[in-house]
Amino acid sequence: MIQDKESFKKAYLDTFSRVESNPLELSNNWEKYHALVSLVKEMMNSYWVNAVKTNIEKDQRRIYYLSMEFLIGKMLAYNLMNLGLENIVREGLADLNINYDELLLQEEEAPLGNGGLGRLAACYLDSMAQEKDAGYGFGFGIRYKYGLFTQKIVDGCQVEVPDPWLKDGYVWATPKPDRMITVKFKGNVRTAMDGNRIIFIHENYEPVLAVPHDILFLGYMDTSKINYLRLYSAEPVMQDFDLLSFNQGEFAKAAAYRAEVEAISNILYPEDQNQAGRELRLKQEYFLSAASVGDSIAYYKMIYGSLDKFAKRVAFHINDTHPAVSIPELMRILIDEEGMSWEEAWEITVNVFSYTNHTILPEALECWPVDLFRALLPRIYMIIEEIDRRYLQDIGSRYPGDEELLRKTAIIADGRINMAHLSVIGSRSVNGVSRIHSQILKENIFGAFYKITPEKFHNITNGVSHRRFLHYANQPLSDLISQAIGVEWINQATELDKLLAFSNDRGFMEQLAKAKYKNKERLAKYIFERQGVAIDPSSMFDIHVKRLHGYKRQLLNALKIMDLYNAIKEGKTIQPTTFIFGGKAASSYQRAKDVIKLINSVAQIVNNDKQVNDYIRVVFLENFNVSLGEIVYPAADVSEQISTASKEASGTGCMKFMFNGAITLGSRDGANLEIHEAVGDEHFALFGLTAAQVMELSVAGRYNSWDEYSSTPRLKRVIDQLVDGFLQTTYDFHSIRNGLLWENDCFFVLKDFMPYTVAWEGLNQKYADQDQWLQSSLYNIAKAGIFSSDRAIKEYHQLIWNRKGPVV
Ligand code: F58
Repeated sequence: MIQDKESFKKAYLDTFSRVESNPLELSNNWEKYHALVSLVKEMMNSYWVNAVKTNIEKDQRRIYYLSMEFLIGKMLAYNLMNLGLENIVREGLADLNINYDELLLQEEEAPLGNGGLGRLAACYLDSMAQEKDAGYGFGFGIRYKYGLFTQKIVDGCQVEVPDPWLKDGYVWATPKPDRMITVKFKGNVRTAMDGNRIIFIHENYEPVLAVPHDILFLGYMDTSKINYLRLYSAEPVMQDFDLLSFNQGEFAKAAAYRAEVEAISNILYPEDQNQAGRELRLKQEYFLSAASVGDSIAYYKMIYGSLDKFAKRVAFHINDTHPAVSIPELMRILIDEEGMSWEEAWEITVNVFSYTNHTILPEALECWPVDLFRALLPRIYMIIEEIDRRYLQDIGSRYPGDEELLRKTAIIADGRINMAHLSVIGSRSVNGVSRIHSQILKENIFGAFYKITPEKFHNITNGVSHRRFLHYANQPLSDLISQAIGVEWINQATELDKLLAFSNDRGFMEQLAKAKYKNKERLAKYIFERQGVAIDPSSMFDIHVKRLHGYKRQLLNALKIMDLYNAIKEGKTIQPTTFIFGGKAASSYQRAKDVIKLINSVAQIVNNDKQVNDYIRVVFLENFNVSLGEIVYPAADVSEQISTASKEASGTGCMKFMFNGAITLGSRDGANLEIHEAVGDEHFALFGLTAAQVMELSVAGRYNSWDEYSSTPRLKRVIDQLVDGFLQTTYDFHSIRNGLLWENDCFFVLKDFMPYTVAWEGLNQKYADQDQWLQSSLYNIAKAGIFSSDRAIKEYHQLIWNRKGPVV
């Protein structure tokens, strides 16, 4: 047990001599880091062992949160914070002449996700540990050898570079080879009789081993709050294939087999909001699903001896449709391996699965070609066909003659398997991730399902870990809050509401301003050191960080800055502002990459023009990721959340900014609407089309972007400036201009341009009155509590996982 500096030093030196092969004096920072992580892991492991016992004794439900992505961020300082040991460790190491901050730099961030969906899964792991009394939640995912690429900006353009995050091994993960699962691909299915029962025999398949690597996660200051993320890597089965070929001298064949297997966990698909539909992706999805479901069954039988009451004690949650094949996989195990009847197996399956939808963008909705699917997963395909057949039969008899309903909800149609339909039919609950998104699901893409099974549909608005994004990332503000209202807010975020009592306390408000300034200085220093651009921490920091995508409308922001530049050149004065962007574009998404180049070109013009420099500067941050987010969110004055209404299912960056006291400049979309509702008009800049208007205008013939262009001279000017030499580059921005005009501006950038610009100007003027600004900032922090992922996880437990229902 580590209680103080001395006991820490002793434990650290002990661990060091056990796990390192150099004496401390001769060791490098990596070895020192490695020893520290080993010590922390060992402690966490002992907490975990106790937690397992409690879990079994209390007969608590186990929730398997299946996700193709987990963006967990760095672990060392965060774990030490959760253990309450950070100061002890810092000081103890200093006594040993070791600089704690330098050790922190040794850690690689695991880049196992694209954006919002992956980070949400990590926030939920954090909150599932915290809320463990309602049930134990675990993450199941893939240990990609190459996660998301590192982004370099070269000559203003994005260049993707592989991120070898595993090069030194990833110390937080512990391999658990004893818990590996064999996953079977391809081959054929033969039927046979077993007594009077037909059985299905999958033969000539290609086996792949799913080897788990576990990472423990902690809740706050309570060692019983602990769970894990299990990440699988794909490995070949030596005996079955490799060795045989090897013995026969077929080295090339053996090597090819190995490469094909390892490819499964080699790369994370970097396509944000786009399903490429490639075989490898489906392989990854089944690999994760089969490993997770297989593991849950093996564990359950080990603890309880049989599958009795499985649905009472187990829940599977699928994070979007990517792990949806786990539904037929559970059916397969229950029927083919456990000998259950179809009916028994189905009763269990629809009671344990729940599904969250994260998007209504058509290109992100998964549909697999039947041929590809059947060849890769022959038995799973048969089961899906049978689920579909029985479903259509049931609905056909309940709604006779309603062909439309069958057509709208079938799983297999036009030679493709609709994974969202499989997910809805195979789950007991379907939820959207903000109020408006859940409404759209019911009215729109799942309207037909809502008609048949309204009780399945829920909303659970997303949440973020306020412990990571406020308490850990923003120490100046966290300290100030705790001095004012005590520390309970760290466990219970709605306590932040108590801050409102300090709105007239001058001393407190001054400290609030100072905390923000400190965070802005930290970001300014980072930008200067990395990118050589000097920015002024007393200017208004207006920040737009997220994946680059048409619907997220970074282009709208860039056009606004060009417009502002024009106005300042003509004599307009404003509150000095620094515009900060960050985010990655999918490597194949050329339009999004054009926008990165545009932002950097605008930055060049603006930052090198002395006439406007007193007023505006523009920075594009290279390689935005979780760790950089932790520096960026605390430094923001304005949070840019300007997606086209109806397109951003929820958004979670908006919540991270809010916890840190930024004021949102937001469109009428996703969680923006709920933030606006929480803080009111005075403390939020809302603008633009509603979701209903966007849907209405999307009907062919109802919107003509040329009208906006010709009727708004300011707008016409910036659009022409894209291609008239103003940007002083040979890069061709015609494609962006064509998108806005000839392709009729499908994200309504032109339509929302003026309302957006006006809303921005309002905020900028408000910034001149710092007292008023700070009031809004405080109000946002105080009202942010409901956007904690603790709240979201409580709702998942209450509404979905802890449901009462038939016990099977
Ligand atoms: C995001 N989806 C939503 N998908 O866009 C965002 O509004 C929401 O807040 C967030 O989920 C959490 O609910 C998202 O990030 C992906 O990145 C997928 C990756 C795999 C391919 C399909 C998109």
